[in-house]
Amino acid sequence: MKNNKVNKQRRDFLKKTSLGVAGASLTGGMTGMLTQPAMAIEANLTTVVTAAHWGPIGVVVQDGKAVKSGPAMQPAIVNELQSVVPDQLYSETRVKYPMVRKGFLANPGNSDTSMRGRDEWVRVSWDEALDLVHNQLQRVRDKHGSSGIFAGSYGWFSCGVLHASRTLLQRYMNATGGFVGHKGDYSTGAAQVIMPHVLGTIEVYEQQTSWDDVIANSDIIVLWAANPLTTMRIAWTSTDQKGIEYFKKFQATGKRIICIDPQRSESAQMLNAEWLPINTATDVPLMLGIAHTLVSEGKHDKEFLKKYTKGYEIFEEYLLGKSDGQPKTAQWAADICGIPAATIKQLAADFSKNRTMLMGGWGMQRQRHGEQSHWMLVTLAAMLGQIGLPGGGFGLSYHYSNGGVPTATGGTLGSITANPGVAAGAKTWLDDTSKVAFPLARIADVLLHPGKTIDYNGSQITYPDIKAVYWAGGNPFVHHQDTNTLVKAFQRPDVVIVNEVNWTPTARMADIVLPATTSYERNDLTMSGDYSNLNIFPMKQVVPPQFEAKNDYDIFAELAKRAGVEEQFTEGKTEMEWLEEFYQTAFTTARNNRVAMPRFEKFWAANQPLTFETGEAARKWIRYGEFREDPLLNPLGTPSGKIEIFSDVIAKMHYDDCKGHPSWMEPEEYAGNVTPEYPLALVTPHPYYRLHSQLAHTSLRKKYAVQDREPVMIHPADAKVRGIQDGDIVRIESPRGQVLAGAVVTENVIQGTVALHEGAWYDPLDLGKSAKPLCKNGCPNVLTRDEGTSKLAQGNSPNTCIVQVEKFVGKAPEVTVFKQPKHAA
Ligand SMILES: Nc1nc2c(c(=O)[nH]1)N[C@H]1C(S)=C(S)[C@@H](COP(=O)(O)OP(=O)(O)OC[C@H]3O[C@@H](n4cnc5c(=O)[nH]c(N)nc54)[C@H](O)[C@@H]3O)O[C@H]1N2
Ligand SMILES: Nc1nc2c(c(=O)[nH]1)N[C@H]1C(S)=C(S)[C@@H](COP(=O)(O)OP(=O)(O)OC[C@H]3O[C@@H](n4cnc5c(=O)[nH]c(N)nc54)[C@H](O)[C@@H]3O)O[C@H]1N2
Ligand SMILES: [Mo]
Repeated sequence: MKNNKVNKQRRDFLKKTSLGVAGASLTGGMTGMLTQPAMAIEANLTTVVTAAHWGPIGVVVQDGKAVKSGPAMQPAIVNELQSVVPDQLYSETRVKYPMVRKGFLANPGNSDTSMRGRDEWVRVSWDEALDLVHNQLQRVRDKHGSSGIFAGSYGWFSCGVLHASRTLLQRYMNATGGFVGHKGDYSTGAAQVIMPHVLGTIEVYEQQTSWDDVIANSDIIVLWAANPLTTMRIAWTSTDQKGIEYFKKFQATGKRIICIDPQRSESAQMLNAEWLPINTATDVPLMLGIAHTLVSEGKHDKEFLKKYTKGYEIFEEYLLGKSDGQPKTAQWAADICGIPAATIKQLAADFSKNRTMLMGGWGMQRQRHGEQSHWMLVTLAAMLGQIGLPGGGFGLSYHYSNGGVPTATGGTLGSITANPGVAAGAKTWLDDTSKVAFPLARIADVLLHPGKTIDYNGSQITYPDIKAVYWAGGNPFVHHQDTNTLVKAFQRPDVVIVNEVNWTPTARMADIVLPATTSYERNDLTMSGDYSNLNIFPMKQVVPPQFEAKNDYDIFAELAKRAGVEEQFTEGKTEMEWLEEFYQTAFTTARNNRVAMPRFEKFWAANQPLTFETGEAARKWIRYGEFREDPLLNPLGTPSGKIEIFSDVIAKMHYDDCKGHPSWMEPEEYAGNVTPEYPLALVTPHPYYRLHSQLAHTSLRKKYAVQDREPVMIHPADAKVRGIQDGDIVRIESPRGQVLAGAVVTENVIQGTVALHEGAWYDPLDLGKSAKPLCKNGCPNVLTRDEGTSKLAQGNSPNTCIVQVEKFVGKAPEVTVFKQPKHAA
């Protein structure tokens, strides 16, 4: 990482704009951090404070144009994601006008859907486009009811409590009669279903033992499939980077940081961690190997297991091989996971002797049998007996949205809801919406097989028959696994509508594309740190909407008007009236907490973040501390009130792919199961310079692209036998598809596995002409498997995948996905 250079650039930037300066303190028990009020440096220059998932941003506006952007608060480490606001606003890839696919316009709702993604585009007026959308949705609703419309619209859109595109879409859908939604997400599909059985709560999106406590008491922290210095460059709300700051503080104590990962991640590098390269999808064997060592050396905490857990004895039979004939020894584990037996034994000794915090990330549950990774991690932590003690146990969210940063005392903003006010006694959205929902990652299967029934978490779900798909704020043609199957699935509905800022691969697959504003073209508010709620950031409009883009709010308000439900949708409020109301919610909760906040007008005029203070109790908070203190008075929400190492509930489901206790089930594709045709495993980590597919079209691309392709990390030994050199264009193929990528030959990835980041835009060369169209850019999901994690969670499993890599010879086709599609400009 070129930190020095970037630091200097940032200092220069700060000098020029006066942003990022720690500022004055406000009254009333909180500190107003950062920026000085908007100041005109020259007459025609202003600095506007706004925010994105990637933090508070100051944007310099000159003569009505955004010219520069940077941090509006001193970040713990440089966050380049904040520097590309002008790129985003004025990008070559923006959707400029309402657009309709040519074949669709000629025959709305009855077109040749195999032309999606390769037809020409026709520009239409806003009125024409909105009438078309309205008529199509009305047609589907009349004929098929709400179960014919999928508006789950999964995705990370932009932050902000008002302009939340998916919520707005669903608000409109609810006001007009409901829609098919989904269960779960791509982030923690497996974990959020298994954890409630084990711990009585979803765990993954919850506050962690306070970082102050970890720094004071943990001897070792383990980044187990976690890359926090990358994944905390963003947050679901917005990031203040406090989590990263704490990781840096922990590093400064000189205590041990261990990183268990197939790649030497950015975090491993920047925190100078001990890296233990592991084969992808083999963490359960490693954990079992450590657990077996603990038992054979009498180091497991029998007291803890007895008092706080249920079913350990049954699990131990499995661990020792009494129930299946295979003792899960360190050597057994080593042969599978690639970490030497001696190291595994040493880990058992070190973890049990020292106060250890196992920080589990989520990449290891985004794979077949992904439920087992976190279940086994909790089981291992239980055997170590440190759960609920200062600095010990496990945490499943230290890498996400500043988990562990103590919760501030202040106010929480209100936000727009998907449930508009409905007259009493009227048929409400709940009547329809909640009835039909499917596990999200099954979307392609749902579109392809209406009426099919699948198992899910002890119940059965029958797929609806989807005729219309509406997406606002997500990118399924990048985020969903096995793109080639998804292409076919998306040919099933009559109509696909997408609100988008950019000509993303998903917009290109639609029939109707409505141009949406970026968050920099509207006013909004957000908080920072999903658990800490440390700041309120103003998100001020930087420039007017570009081209003919409209806010999603206004798009849905206009559609609601056509459906006769405008009043329900808007409640008669303007943008600023909504924002004042949402701010007032925070104002009131803050007052109840005895914290004074400035009035809305004053806050808005100040053009700077509002920072709350954090109390002593929050700094000392220990997850499961109360449970440990008194498990009878503070039981968990599981059937037994204890940590369920054996779950009767799950056992009684009789699933072959998720048993009553954590266990190792070989995935269909992983390093231990490669074939001569596909001899390498693939892992798809989240990218440092993007949020998924967001910002892929900005100048940040220059920092990582290799010959204008997505970089793929390959070990020197794997490269050598294939005659691949650093910087070569390579072709990667899996049983499902093929992509081009640019080789980065490096020892930072374990031999036998290649790493290709998720979020690369899908750019097919010969869509509709080939069974396996070549993605010119390197979207990993062209290669990955579209199969549920198990019958329990039906989560997504992209990190279960084998591939072959070869040097690409000949003239590589140009990447075109970042340009306007045919006739769209
Ligand atoms: N192989 C593999 N695949 C994965 C993963 C993996 O680890 N490996 N991870 C998965 C995970 S965890 C996730 S969360 C998903 C992420 O998948 P997504 O959340 O779908 O990815 P994003 O790129 O954030 O897509 C957001 C889209 O919203 C658009 N947008 C932004 N603001 C607005 C707005 O105001 N209005 C509208 N209408 N649109 C807006 C952006 O232009 C962008 O196209 O990917 C999943 N896919
Ligand atoms: N900069 C940036 N930050 C992000 C995102 C982004 O796209 N960009 N996405 C956000 C979202 S929506 C989410 S859900 C989170 C994702 O957070 P995570 O799911 O934790 O992120 P990943 O990168 O998938 O995985 C973390 C690490 O686990 C490793 N890993 C993958 N598979 C395995 C395995 O089988 N075993 C082991 N031991 N390690 C494995 C990966 O190489 C990576 O270094 O991040 C969030 N933060
Ligand atoms: Mo995610």
